Amino acid sequence: MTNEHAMWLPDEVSRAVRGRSIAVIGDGMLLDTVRAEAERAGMTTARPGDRADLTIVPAAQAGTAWEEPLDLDGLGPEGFVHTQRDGRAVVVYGGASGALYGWFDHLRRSLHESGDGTDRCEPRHPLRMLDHWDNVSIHPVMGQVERGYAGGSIFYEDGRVRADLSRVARYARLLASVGINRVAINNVNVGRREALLLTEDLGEVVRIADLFRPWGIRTHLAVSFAAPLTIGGLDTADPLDEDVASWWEDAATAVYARIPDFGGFLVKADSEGQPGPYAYGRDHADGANMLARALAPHGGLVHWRAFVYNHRQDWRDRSTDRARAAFDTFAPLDGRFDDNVVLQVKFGPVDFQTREPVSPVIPAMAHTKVALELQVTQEYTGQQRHAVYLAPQWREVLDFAPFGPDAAPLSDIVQGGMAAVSNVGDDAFWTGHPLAQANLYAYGRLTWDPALDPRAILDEWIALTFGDDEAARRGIRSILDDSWRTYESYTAPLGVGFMVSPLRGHYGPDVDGYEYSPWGTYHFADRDGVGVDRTVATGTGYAGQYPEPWARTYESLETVPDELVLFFHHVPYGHRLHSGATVIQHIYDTHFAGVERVDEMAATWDDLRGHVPDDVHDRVRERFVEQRRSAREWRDQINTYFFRKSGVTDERGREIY
Ligand code: GCW
Repeated sequence: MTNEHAMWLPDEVSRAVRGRSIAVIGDGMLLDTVRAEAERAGMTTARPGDRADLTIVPAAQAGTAWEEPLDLDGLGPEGFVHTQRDGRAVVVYGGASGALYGWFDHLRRSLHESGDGTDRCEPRHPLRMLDHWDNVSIHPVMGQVERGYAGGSIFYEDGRVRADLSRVARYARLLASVGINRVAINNVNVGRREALLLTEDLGEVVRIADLFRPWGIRTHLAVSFAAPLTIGGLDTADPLDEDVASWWEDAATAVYARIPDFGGFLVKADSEGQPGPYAYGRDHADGANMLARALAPHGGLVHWRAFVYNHRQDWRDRSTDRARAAFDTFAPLDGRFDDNVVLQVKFGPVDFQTREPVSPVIPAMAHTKVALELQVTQEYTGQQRHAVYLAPQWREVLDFAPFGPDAAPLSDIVQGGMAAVSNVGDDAFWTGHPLAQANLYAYGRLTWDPALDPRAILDEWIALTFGDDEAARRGIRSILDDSWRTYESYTAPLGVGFMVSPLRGHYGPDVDGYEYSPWGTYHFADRDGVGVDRTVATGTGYAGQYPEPWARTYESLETVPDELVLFFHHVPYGHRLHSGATVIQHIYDTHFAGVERVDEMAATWDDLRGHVPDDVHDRVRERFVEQRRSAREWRDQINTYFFRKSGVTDERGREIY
């Protein structure tokens, strides 16, 4: 690989601290990382006794001689306080990882005048995870990285762990700089080859964990629930079988002997063909707890995914609703999971669609540690060929207040932190589309502080990545700020979802692609109307899985938000939205407007030539050629499909085929 892009940490970022002096107080691997960082940035080590421009000091030693002592009560191991003494910067850290996070925070602050206040910074959640869907051997359909849009894997190549993992070290640095502290290094769909990472190939996992450790990142493995059977030589994987339990205990003990800070297991069970406890008549609490007990003595976690549904449905059977499945499976199990189980729930009830309501599983699990799962990789949101900034979507999810506007938002309810699928591969720009780097950056920043404003995050990312060129900042902001809603406007309308091509890996339009498939049915369009009736009164009852006020809000056409109307209701084409438009006219209008907007975005990018590096400009321009083509394909297929179904012409007489 030549000319690997530096993402948001080009050497210029350290310009502001270059030549200044630093004193780092404390010992250990992470403090050594900070020292190496300072050296790399061109800082000098202050001589003992001299005042440094930046002092990084543990809470236990800070401030005894200061006139106004800091309030350091309860400062956690990852926290730090940013302050000044005599005009010089001081970072007081709780634990060693707090020193590292404080360092990167200092770099960010140095980019602009940071004032002289005192800021106490701590992550909202201790669990800030990134999941890789990377396969060790190349999967015949999915390739090296499942749903990967950035080339091969940075971990694996040719059926094995890469000999040269230097890129993983650079990745770890980037992740640490935004606060990620856990990475699962293989796909949740665990093939036979991948299952061996836990056993025969543990030595290779050790190599990877060694690279993450200096950056405060713990390594996790996705494991196969059937491993005792498929690679362990047992004749069952029954979670209540003693031999099975001890097989897992032995496996865990072996891992911790070599990776003492191993994070734990990530499990996709009884989902899309992955094995699970159902094969033995056991439930998901039985399965998760058995693994949890193997890990508990070592401080490990089980991330158990709630993505469980029937993917062998009969479209003729109107009573099955994929959206209901996770709640039906897991809500009755609330309270039965061990303390070191984290139930990992996708943000919506279906599957990372551009627009979905927030999953009702999350508020249903008051006695379970729930992690919110997001998808940084753009499977259903343009596959890193379309410029789509996802933080505004995540902002809405995190702000959703399941028990009503006066109660806690989702970000306060998820006790198990956040997890997301990475969008990184061995591509020169890491993420295929250079602007998709902003999604990875934003995800990390939101795991640390889920209250951040997407536009502020974007400004930060732009300044780090491209420097302080005001034209670049304005241009990129105008391209990305509303890009998620723009993408929504030219794809599946009004929350109905899917309409993607099953044959082209979920890329591009295929309105009926899933309509008669076993994976679920999503729009039910006929000559009279469109949408899925998920009401309690006449539909699948999904709306009733929400607490109030949402159950009644979604149940009624009077109150359901426009953007979700087709997710909850089947309505006539002439149904009038709160916006005043009919459903059919809304479909036409948004699809025409979406394409116009993409053309503007592309033109804005053209104008940024010279304001961003040429290789970045070329790559993004090339992606815009495809985005413009694809947006037109979406517009014309969706508009034509609904025109032919409904026979209703466009009020404005635009071209529909
Ligand atoms: O979004 C779907 C993807 C599958 C994926 C699955 C999951 C890893 O299409 O590729 O499998 O979700 O989240 O398990």
